[in-house]
Amino acid sequence: MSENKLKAVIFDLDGVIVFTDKFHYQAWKKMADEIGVYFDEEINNRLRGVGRMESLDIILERYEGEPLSEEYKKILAAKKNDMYRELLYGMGPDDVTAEVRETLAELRNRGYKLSIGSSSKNAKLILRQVRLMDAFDAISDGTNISKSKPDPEVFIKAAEYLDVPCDNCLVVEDASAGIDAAKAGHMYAAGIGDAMNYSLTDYPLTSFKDLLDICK
Ligand code: B16
Ligand code: MG
Repeated sequence: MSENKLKAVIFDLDGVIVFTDKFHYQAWKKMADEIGVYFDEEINNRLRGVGRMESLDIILERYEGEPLSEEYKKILAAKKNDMYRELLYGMGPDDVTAEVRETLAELRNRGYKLSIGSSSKNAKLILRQVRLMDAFDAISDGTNISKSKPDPEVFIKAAEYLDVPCDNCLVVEDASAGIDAAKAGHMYAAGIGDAMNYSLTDYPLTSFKDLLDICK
């Protein structure tokens, strides 16, 4: 493809801009211990990019008791979220690298529109904590979608908010579910971390600043 087709960049949040995996792990682990279900870091890795209730269903695959009602599952998810938010309040500007801040600023300087495209309902809280609200022209997150990744809804909404056609957008993701979502939305996909070697990734990124070689 010709790179000058790109007009906007849509960033996944967790695993791309910030790393809150460890907080998700701590909060889910506490909840899992309370109901006596086995949970480890390997299972936690499967939750990356996956919505909250879908994450709970993955954790409950190991649950051996009587089936849980939807109402009780919502209580468990809310408890986990309360513990997770407590941990998020401990985040600050130092939780975002200078490389990320400088790359975002330079992309804007080059005329690209920037959006968040995150499954998280806590995205705005995280962005406020790390002082990055002003770095983006739009935020599409778990509060404005009804289907989570790999459905493309969160990215399509981001493109709408930016008023840029989907095929002029580049999505930056760390999870294969997010790359699938980008491709389903007819967008280009850059993969960082685990998503770097995923078969559908168009642009593998060894480092966040590699975006500046793609978005010239
Ligand atoms: P919340 P992303 C995702 O964020 C996380 O990777 C995933 O682990 C989490 O379950 C999901 O958000 C929902 O988060 O419980 O805060 O609404 O990677 O899409 O930015
Ligand atoms: Mg992610």
